Amino acid sequence: MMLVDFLKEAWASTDYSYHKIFGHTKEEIVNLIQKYGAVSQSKALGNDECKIIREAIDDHIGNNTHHNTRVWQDEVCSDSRIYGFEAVYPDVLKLVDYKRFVELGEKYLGKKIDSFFILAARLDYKEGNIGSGGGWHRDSPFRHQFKSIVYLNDVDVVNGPFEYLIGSHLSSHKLSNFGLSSLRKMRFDEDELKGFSDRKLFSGKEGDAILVDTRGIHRGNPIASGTRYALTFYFWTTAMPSHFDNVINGQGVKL
Ligand SMILES: O=C(O)CCC(=O)C(=O)O
Ligand SMILES: [Fe+2]
Repeated sequence: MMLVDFLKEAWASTDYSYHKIFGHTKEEIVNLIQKYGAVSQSKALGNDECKIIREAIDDHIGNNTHHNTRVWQDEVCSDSRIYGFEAVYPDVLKLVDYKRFVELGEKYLGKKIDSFFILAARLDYKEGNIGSGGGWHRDSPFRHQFKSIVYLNDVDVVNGPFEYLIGSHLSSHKLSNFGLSSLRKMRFDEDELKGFSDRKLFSGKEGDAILVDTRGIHRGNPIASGTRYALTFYFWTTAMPSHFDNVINGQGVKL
């Protein structure tokens, strides 16, 4: 009995430390998102597909031959983004199994997903960069928001990994840690989050995916060297917010 308990304990701690969901059923994955707010999945995409998509991103960001492509860049040109990548590079929809993400998202949210779009982004090290997403934040204070982020190259502590405050998507976490006055709070300083030990850096390999409720507090860690390529799937159960109108290529994909 002791041994069984010990093994169970060891498994539980691995599960918690790495949030690896390879081999889990969809129900288990959804349970893990519900519990932690963010989990990673090994090898959602193969290396060949990652390479093809990285090249397509470089092709659209790097040279100016695609005059019709809208590319957003931050002030220091560290973060280059193509919102609505599927409109400028439709093959991406054949290369990535987005239907699986939709299914998981619907199970997690308990609602039908109506549409999505893909953000393709390249983060390059530039002095003074603040990381993808512009620092710690919630995407929405109240509504659960499901996203999938797929790393297209190996990402570790130096090249801008996704970072999440585990459990912060839950109302109980919000109330007990930030109190009633912070229910609407969207942005957080580093100082406010210093005391939390449950900040999780999602290092990952090329092709790994992160499935996340971005109602929880998160950021892209500022990039210290190298480059990070990623696709982020934005899923909508209602109409896409109009503030994307100014940056998006196309109109997203209606399901
Ligand atoms: O790209 C990242 O690591 C996080 C960006 C972000 O804030 C988001 O996708 O909501
Ligand atoms: Fe965000």
